[in-house]
Amino acid sequence: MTTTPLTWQELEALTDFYLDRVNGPTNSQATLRLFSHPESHVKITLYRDNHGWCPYCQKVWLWLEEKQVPYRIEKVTMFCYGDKEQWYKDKVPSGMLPAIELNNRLITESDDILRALETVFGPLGLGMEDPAVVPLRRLERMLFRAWCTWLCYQARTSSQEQRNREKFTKVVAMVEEALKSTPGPYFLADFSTADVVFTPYIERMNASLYYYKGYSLREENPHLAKWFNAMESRSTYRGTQSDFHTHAHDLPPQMGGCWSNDEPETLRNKTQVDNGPWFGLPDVTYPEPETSRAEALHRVIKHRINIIRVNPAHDKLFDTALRCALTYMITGEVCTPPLNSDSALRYLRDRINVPRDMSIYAAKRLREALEATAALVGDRQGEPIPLGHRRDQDPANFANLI
Ligand SMILES: N[C@@H](CCC(=O)N[C@@H](CS)C(=O)NCC(=O)O)C(=O)O
Repeated sequence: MTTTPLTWQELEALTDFYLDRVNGPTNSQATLRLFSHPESHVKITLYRDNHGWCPYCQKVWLWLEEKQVPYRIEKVTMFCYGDKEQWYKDKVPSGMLPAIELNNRLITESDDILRALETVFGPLGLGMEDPAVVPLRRLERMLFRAWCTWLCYQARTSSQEQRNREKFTKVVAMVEEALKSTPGPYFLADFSTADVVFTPYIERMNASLYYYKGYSLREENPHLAKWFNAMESRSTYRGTQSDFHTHAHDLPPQMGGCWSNDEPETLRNKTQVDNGPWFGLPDVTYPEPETSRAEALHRVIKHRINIIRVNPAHDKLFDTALRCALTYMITGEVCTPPLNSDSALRYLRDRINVPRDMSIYAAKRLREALEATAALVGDRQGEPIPLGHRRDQDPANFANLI
């Protein structure tokens, strides 16, 4: 016996999720952050990508959130998922992100941006040019290069693959040493710019190496594990944090390809990231907030018209199927969707984007409900996620919604 799907009105009555985007915790949906200052105090505009995929944008975003400097956010399309806005190309002809306007001066290059911000607002702990931070910034670039070599170039032989892995893990050992040498979990005695600089790519390494190489950065390195846990204790980081599924599929077009070693552990990890269960993956370890289901429901209700419109299935069929999945997610009652809606439900399951759409646990709850509901009527997958671009995620399709 299964229940009938709730109406949109009934579903709406079951979520009271509210987020103060402007003065509340770090979130991806805000276009203005005041931290309780008056709007007249805003001197900065941050230009960052719509989807929160750009690692250099995350660096500046995190810095501003940590310093609680009031700022405005303008979101821009990355080449891989849509057409770059002309107004942005007029401002920054290369179209590169991030950029900021600080007291009407345009600054690009994330390191230059942080230096300029430090000059006006003071450093975050120790600053970019501090003698303790400079070698750590160099180590971050070393780690980045070793990661690219392993992930983004196809090894011609298994011994080449092994050498690339060893080259990477050798730099990881240096990172472990650096973390071990401090009294706490961070790169220096206290949280600082150095942690902000490491964050975007360590997060992407953790996701991509798990998925493409069967290597769990967070689980295999105790000091990095402590660092991740400490970062996750900060609401600033939690607000910018993405998950394994999002990164595994946003990186290939950005990096020009990610090469799987197709080892048994890799294939196992890949299956779990793509098909679940999503709980238990080492992309997050802080406890799930009580609001995760309500948040997921709230976000889907808000964007339901476009979510249904962009889905390859017939609108009416998918509307009912989606309400079945949401009914199950929020009430726990099994709700059988219409026949032939399995691939449509999985199409959406594969396109939930963290943190653009919702936080990490909300996304896990929604994916889980979509998969469980789809499985009631079939095992067909959605259209495959493209590798060379992500035009399936073009924000123009969602442009008329706030
Ligand atoms: N060195 C630059 C690198 C910035 C960069 O590579 N940005 C990429 C995104 S991660 C970009 O804007 N690419 C253009 C696009 O994808 O639209 C910085 O540190 O800011």
